[in-house]
Formats: sequence, C-alpha cells, structure tokens
Amino acid sequence: TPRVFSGIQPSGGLTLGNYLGAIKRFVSMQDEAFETIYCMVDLHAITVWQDPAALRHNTRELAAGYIAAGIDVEKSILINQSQVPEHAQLAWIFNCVARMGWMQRMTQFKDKAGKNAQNASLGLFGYPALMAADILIYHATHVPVGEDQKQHLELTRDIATKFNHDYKVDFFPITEPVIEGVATRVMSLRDGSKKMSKSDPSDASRINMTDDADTIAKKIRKAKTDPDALPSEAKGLENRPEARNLVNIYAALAELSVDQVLAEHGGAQFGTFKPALADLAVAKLAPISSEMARLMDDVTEIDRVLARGAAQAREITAPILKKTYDIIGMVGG
Ligand code: AQP
Repeated sequence: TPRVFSGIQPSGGLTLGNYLGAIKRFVSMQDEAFETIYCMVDLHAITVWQDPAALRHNTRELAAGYIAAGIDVEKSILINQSQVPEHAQLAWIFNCVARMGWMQRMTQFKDKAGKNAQNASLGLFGYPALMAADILIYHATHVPVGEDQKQHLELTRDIATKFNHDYKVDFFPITEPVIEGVATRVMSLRDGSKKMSKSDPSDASRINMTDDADTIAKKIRKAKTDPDALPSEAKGLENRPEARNLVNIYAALAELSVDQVLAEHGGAQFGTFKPALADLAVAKLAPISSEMARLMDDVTEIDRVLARGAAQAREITAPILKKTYDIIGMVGG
C-alpha cells in the first residue's frame, strides 16, 4: 500500500492554516487506501529557539489537536519525531548527500533567517535534509503539505535520486507531494501577501485552534479587506488577496468550491459575509478545541499514545536505517 508521511512543528499553537492546509487532508488520507504516519516534528521546531516548557506543552497540544481533528491512532501511527531516533540518524546521512548549493536556494531558509543569516542555526540551514529523512525513513510515497513546502519536497526527491544514483541502488522512493484543495495557502488576516503562521508576532494575523468563539469572531471582523462587495465568480477575486483568502477559508471549512460560495454570497458586503464566516468557523472549530482541552486535562494518556506510536514507527524505521548503513558500507549495517 502507498505510505503517507507528514508532520507539523510544535513551534507554537496550531493555526487555521495548519488545520486547513494539512490536518484536514491528513484525516481524509487516513480514511483512504493509505498507510498513514503523522508526526510532531520537535527536532525541526528547535531550529529556532524554543522555550523548553513551551516546547513540551506545544508538542502534547499538537498531539491533542491531531486526535481532536480526527486522526485515529488505531488507523494512523502518531509520533513525536525525537522519540524515533532513526529520523535524526538518516538526516546525518542526507547531510552528506545534499549539496550546499541546493540548500542555499531554499526560500524558507531565506525567509526565516532574514537579513542576519550568519546568525541562523546550522540546523535551520539543514532543515530540508532532516525533512527528507522524516519522509524517506518510512519509504513514504505521498506527502500531503501546504503550498509553502513544495520546494522542500523537490529537494527530498533530489536527495533520494542522488543517493540511489551514487550507491547504484533503487532504494529510496521518489516521493509525490500532495498539494490539493482551496486552502493550500491560508493567508494572514492582517496581510494578504503573507501566509498565516503560528510564529507571526501578531496574534490578530491568525486564528488559533484554541481561540474561543468571541476571539474568532473578533479576529474575522477585524480582518483586513477591501471596500468592495464579493464578486459572483472566482475570477472576480483576482488582485483581491484579502477577499480571496476569506472566501477560500469559507470554502475549505464548508467543503464547497469557491464558485459555490460565491453563488451564495456574491454581491454581499463584508459586513454580512464576515459574520457568516465567523459563525461557520466557530461551528467547525469549537468541537475540535473543546476536545483538545479535554485531552490536555490528562497528558499521561497523550504520552502513552506517543510512546506506543514510537514503538510502532521503529518497526518500520529500524530496518530501513540498517539497510541504508549496509548500502553505504558501514560495518554492523
Ligand atoms: N498558512 C498556511 N496555509 C496552508 N498550509 C499551511 N501550513 C502551514 N501554514 C499554512 C502547512 O502546515 C504544515 C505544517 O507546517 P509547519 O508547522 O511544519 O511549518 P510551517 O509551514 O513553517 O508553519 P507555520 O505555522 O508557519 O510555522 P512557523 O511559524 O513555526 O514557521 C505544512 O504542511 C504546511 O504546509
């Protein structure tokens, strides 16, 4: 069976962008004909500074978010990255396969390192090699992600191709990105040109999965928009990034196409559309956030789930790492 791997960083609270761009898709793939493995990528999170107590909390809360949103641990393997050591072990091998020049082209590194790239961690620079290891240590064939991860997945393919070529093997699969739906790039509520992000300094820029109904309504009411009414067709949203973003969010939450949403709301002013969107968001998110809160009441249960997930994962990863060492020529591989 085709195997799916994907992950989310516990670098803050889950956002609506993570939910619509990633988790919602993870849940649907779990129910299709795939073997599914989903991860809290804590080793990725520490490529930028994380307060230890916050990292621990965010990792457990992310696990609660996955489960509350519909990841079923009887159907999917749910893991925390650092609890499956083969991820980091294979990443070292891939550090020796990937080329400096490939890494230097990564736009996420440029965005995250900013102007002072000399002060970025070496881990932030090597992030895509660890991501390739996360995927390939399972021989995963399909990786559901948001639009922003496309370049990293191309690098994963390049690493697999070079490894196979250098060692004259057909060992690592060439992974397919799965970037589908109307919410592959949910934008900031304050700036239609920036993606919604858990680490944006402005909390008003995002909807957190743990926001209460009033907060969600207020953030949507204050979201940046233009003064025009909604168009009646998708092409009327061109050059209106903020309007398009709100319509896309509506469509993704309601599981409708953009044209279906506009057939209903075309001609409406934002004064009418925003409350409708807020009601829909609250209706969809409130059950998830209350279940997350319930799960977080007793973290021993979450920790138990993660320990079990790690044991299941290692049944897959340990033989693949052993075989990799063997191919490379390591004694004991
Ligand atoms: N705004 C978004 N729209 C659609 N998909 C998104 N994803 C993230 N933001 C959006 C998808 O969520 C998955 C997990 O992403 P991540 O947490 O590993 O890293 P990220 O993409 O860097 O997410 P953030 O929220 O922006 O985190 P920080 O602020 O820590 O960098 C990925 O599949 C991603 O595409």
